[in-house]
Formats: sequence, C-alpha cells, structure tokens
Amino acid sequence: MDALYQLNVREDTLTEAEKNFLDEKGYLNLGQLLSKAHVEKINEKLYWLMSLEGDKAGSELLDSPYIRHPKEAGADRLADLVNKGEIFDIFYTHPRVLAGISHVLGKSIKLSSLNYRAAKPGMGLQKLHVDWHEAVAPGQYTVCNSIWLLDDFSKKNGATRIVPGSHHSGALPQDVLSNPEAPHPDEVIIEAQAGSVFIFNSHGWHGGTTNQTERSRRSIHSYFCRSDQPQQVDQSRYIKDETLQRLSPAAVKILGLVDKKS
Ligand SMILES: O=C(O)CCC(=O)C(=O)O
Repeated sequence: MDALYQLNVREDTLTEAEKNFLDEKGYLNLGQLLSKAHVEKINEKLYWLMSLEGDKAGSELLDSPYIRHPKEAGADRLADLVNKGEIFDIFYTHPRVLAGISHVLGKSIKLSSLNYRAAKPGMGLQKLHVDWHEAVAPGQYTVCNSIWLLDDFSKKNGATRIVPGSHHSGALPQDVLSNPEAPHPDEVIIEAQAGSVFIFNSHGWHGGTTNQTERSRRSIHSYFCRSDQPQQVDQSRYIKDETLQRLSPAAVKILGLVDKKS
C-alpha cells in the first residue's frame, strides 16, 4: 500500500471541480483545515520558537543550495518545522493537501521543506517568481506548494498574489515582464480566513505583497517536490530520533526517508 493511500488520500479526496480548477488556474483553496483554536496554538508555538532561535531563526535555509529566498529583510522565517514539534505534523500529512500536491506532481512526492514566513509590517513585497530555477513545459512540474494561513489574509496585510494560468506559460516572469515587482493585471490576491490552506503550483507566477498593517502576516509553507528531486531541507541530515519515533511509516516516507521506518 502506498504512503498516500495510508495517509487517506483517495481519488475523491478532491472533487473533480477542484482538480479542474487547480489544473486550469494553478492554485486551489482547500478551505479551512485548521480551527481558530488550532491556529492560536500553532502561533503560540511559532512565537516561542522565534524567541528561542533569535538570530539563528531560518538558518537551516542558508545551508541549502536549493532555496530561492534564504533570508529576506521583510519577513521572519523559521525552517525545518518537521523537527520542531508534533504540532507541525499535520502540515505534511493532511490528506487534502497531499491530494492537491499529488494531483500536480504525480504520486511520487516528498516534502521539500516546512517553513514559517511572516511578512513584517510595511514589508514583504516579493517579485513575481516561480520556485524553480528554470522554466518548464506545461505539465512537467517538479515542485508544488501549500500555504497555510495563520492570520486572516487580505489585500492590506501582505497576502500572496498569484497569476492564474501562468503555470502553463512555460516562461519565467523575470524573462517576460518589464517589472516583476509591479502589480500584474491578471493577478489574484489570496484573501481568506486564518486556518485556510491554498495549494499553488510553484511553477506559476506568485509572490508576497506588502503588508500595510501594523501586525505581521503569518503563514507556513509546506512545500513538496517530486521524489527524484533534492529537498530544500535535507531530512536525511536534519531528522531527529524523536520525530521518527512519533511518525507513522507513511509519514516518514513523505519526508523522503524511504528506508528509515517500515
Ligand atoms: O508568503 C507568501 O505570501 C509567499 C512567499 C513566497 O512565494 C516565497 O517566499 O517564495
């Protein structure tokens, strides 16, 4: 039995309408997968981790040759949340997330990284970008992201923008746009309540916008790649015994650690 099946992913975990929307637009709102109380607990844990790690927060990303934005002045980051508490297990084992990711990438997938990103007040604007080093032909996708909203996202507070259908373009925004930082006429801004989760095809053009409020705009990115690709955060290097002990064999496989637990 494969890991996805063991983690309750079925053909009908996403509706046909949801799959078609994801194929056509390159993103999908999976709905509110976390309750308000759950979001609050996660935010408390993240606050604690930020205080604990201080200047070192997000440093695992600096080691990685495969990360697009290792450090950003405009955003707080934490990395390798896999090994920072059971509370983060849901981010890479939720059947609806895995169904969305595997719809884009196929059944052979693994987690690439599990990171926190909070756009700071007055900051957070990113150029439209893709999360891959080169353009790919439509359908030849290697990476796919899910963004978990830990605050309500609005046009004001630095919500993510996505250009629908751009994953079909076979082009990188920096090659075809005169100013990838500028608003794009076709972009949509993800507006939804805290606890909602969006899948987006990472070959589609996307980016953070400016947070024009006085509070950080918090999110977790649970980012996946095809199994034949390197992880942004190499779990064979970072995995802790306590993580392996609590996870099911199927979850361990999603971390790309095929022989660690059976
Ligand atoms: O957090 C966001 O709104 C998007 C972040 C993003 O696209 C990135 O960091 O590559």
